[in-house]
Amino acid sequence: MIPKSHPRYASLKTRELLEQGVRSGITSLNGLIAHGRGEAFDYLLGEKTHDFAKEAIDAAAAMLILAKHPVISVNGNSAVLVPKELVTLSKRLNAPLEVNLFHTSEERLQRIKKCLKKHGATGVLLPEKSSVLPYIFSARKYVHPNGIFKADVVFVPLEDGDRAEALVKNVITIDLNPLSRTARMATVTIVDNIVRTMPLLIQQVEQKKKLDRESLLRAIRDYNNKQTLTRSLQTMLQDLE
Ligand code: PTJ
Repeated sequence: MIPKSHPRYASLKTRELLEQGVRSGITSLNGLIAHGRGEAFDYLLGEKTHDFAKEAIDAAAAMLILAKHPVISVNGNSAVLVPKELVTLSKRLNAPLEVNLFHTSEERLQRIKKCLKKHGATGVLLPEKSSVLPYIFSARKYVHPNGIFKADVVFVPLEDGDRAEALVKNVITIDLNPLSRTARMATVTIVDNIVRTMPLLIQQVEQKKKLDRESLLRAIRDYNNKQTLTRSLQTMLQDLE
């Protein structure tokens, strides 16, 4: 039991979730390594959501609202860290949740589907061997024909790069590492911790739904992902000078 007064309470609770995720067969062991890398970058960010991330969240919300067929991709880390928020976002956007794994197994696909359903998801898509994305060599090439395959905007938090590069679609990601291939290849990169981003993204989707199409298009046009990545790196380095 971690006392709430512990200075690293939030961080330790997040670790605990991932540990439980591995124990319950949802998160892969590699997910722990991925999380450790994320933690290091979060430390450099002072574990807070900066303006560059808030601006990326704005652009992401506008893009998701304007999308004709947005899809939310779920992996073993996001499923344990923010299951409730993923389901809420999916409902607010009327966007399907699709489980798509790098270290895939039928058992883990089913466990993640069950976890999302427990948190209120009505339908959860799984990959099908009949729908294959070109230029991807990992198991993530298999997708659902009514999900990622036909999506115009794909939300892929905590990715591992191959798909962000190969998807000929608008890709929105959350990645604490601004140097990762995913971060550099995505259309919108939210450099922040997924546990802080998701509630803000849901809030922005709610607020921006009230805006007209032109204002949403402007929010996307005014956004510059390269600048976001540069600003995030500058923020990480400035305290080191
Ligand atoms: O469940 P699977 O099989 O699909 O595997 C999922 C992981 C995440 C293990 C897989 O996609 C992977 O190996 O990813 P990478 O290449 O380690 O990249 C994950 C990225 O997410 C890294 O750049 C981390 O910095 C970042 N990251 C980790 N935890 C968080 C994060 N970004 C935001 N919030 C986090 N909590």
